[in-house]
Amino acid sequence: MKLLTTRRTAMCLALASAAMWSAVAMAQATYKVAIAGPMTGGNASFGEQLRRGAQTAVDDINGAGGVNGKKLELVIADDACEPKQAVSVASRLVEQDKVVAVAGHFCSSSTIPASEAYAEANILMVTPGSTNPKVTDRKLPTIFRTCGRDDQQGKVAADFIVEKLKGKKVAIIHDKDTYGKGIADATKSVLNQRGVKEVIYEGLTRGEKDFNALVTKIKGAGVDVVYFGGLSAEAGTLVRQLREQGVQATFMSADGIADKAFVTSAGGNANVKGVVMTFGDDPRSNPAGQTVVAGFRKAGFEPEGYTLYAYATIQTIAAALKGSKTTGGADLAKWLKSNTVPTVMGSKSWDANGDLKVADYVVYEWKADGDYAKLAR
Ligand code: ABU
Repeated sequence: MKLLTTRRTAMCLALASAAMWSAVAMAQATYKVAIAGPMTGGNASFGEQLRRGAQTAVDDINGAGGVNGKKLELVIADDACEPKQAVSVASRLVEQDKVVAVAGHFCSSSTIPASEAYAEANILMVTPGSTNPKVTDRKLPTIFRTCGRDDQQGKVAADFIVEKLKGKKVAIIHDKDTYGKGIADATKSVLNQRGVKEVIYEGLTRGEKDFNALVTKIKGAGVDVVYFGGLSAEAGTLVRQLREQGVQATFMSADGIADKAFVTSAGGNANVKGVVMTFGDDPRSNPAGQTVVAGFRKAGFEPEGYTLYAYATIQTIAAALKGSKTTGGADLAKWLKSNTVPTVMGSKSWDANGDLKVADYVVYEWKADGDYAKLAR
């Protein structure tokens, strides 16, 4: 009985605090919205994509009059793709900055723990780039994404390895992180179902620079496809050392290498030529985004990778604020789950878990000019 009363009291206090927070947010002169991701560290090039995309969206929305008569104010938060830092960033955004919503985070290993703090504080969080299934599978009510999921992405990769690459001796390597191991395992699962058993399955350590022992093992096994789950820095180093040792196996990865930092860590265009990767259908060619894409290019920034996802995420948050006329996360979430939002990437709508209703993964090839292009189906 006493336990029940204590629980009820705690719940009443949480609701009262959320209501008070919502009233504070509504009374502010601007809507504070955060963009959170790796603004520094080894994955800062993805942070740059997120920051550029979000800032441009905020500027465009404010230039068109703002939302409900208020301007959006962008708060930039750096989690360096470190889970502990992400959790402290989340508490700062909630308690000090009093943001009404968060666009972010980027690394699934940061997004998952940070999202617990946002859900508890009844704040809407929409990640532009975290693709691990656990982000939404926990069914936290205020958590969404504008990207696809790795179980969808892994299937596209495995089908491509079986049907197009005719891979027989496949090495599966991952970076032991939530995203990297998750996407590697999703791909492995479909490969195994389709009768392809990997000849090597191994984890490497993020931040390391010498994978030559692993490369020697891959060379010795006569591998024809290397599938890598992880991010640009390690992917680039691995592909460079494979080529340096004369291993010409097809290198395949996923959306975690969709940035120019991959080319740099690979040691230049020659080493990335022929690398294939899965990623959502390139939003740069979506008719809905042509003016915005032209604006980025005019400003000297190529909106590759997750740039337009970040732009679309801010549009999503703005649409929910406008449509629901509230800042409470549960109400914003309810609105998003029952409406379609026109974005720079086309119209987006969400299911009950906060996942996009339509996933659009395709396969790209890195070219000799150091850019990636969609492969013909
Ligand atoms: N989805 C690509 C990398 C970000 C992440 O999910 O960890």
